[in-house]
Amino acid sequence: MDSLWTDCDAMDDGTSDGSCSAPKRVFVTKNLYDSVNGIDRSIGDARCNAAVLAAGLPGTYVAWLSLYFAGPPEVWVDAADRIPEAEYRLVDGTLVADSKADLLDGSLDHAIDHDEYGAAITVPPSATNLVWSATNTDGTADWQTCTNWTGGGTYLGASFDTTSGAWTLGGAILDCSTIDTNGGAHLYCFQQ
Ligand SMILES: [Ca+2]
Repeated sequence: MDSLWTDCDAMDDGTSDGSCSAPKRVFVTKNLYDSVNGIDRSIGDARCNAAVLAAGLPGTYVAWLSLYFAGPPEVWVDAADRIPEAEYRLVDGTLVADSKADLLDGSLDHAIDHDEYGAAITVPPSATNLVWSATNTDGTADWQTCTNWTGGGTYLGASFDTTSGAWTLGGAILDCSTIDTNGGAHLYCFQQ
């Protein structure tokens, strides 16, 4: 399976001509975190990279988090713009999406339900299937971002245990402080 992650661009025809690129890893964190992921989402990114370091995974990761900040000035950041064009796979190699477009078409090839160790998360012991996201199925930002990821406010729930668009936005309006009090939610982490 190791060869799966190597640079197929050089392997397929001996030259790095952009004809092929290695897949990127995506996982849902084993741990739960509160809604304070940072207005620039740097706290969320740091949480992903701490998980990656602990698990011994290669690469740098970003948290799947969008932002709407009422301002002024008003700021929108789409999670889709934070990840590269790539084929995405779970840590164990299971295909999630052939491309960014496939990731964002409302249906995953496989749920992002394995953590940074490659283990399936079950509920319990994770206690919740909720994931911080604030991102629409097409990868754009929703306006409810737990008060700009500073805590409190609301967001539309996302669940890791589905291949439907609810993996990133589920529809139910949830109170972020209540989730924090109950132990928090997971993060999706995407390799850069
Ligand atoms: Ca798809």
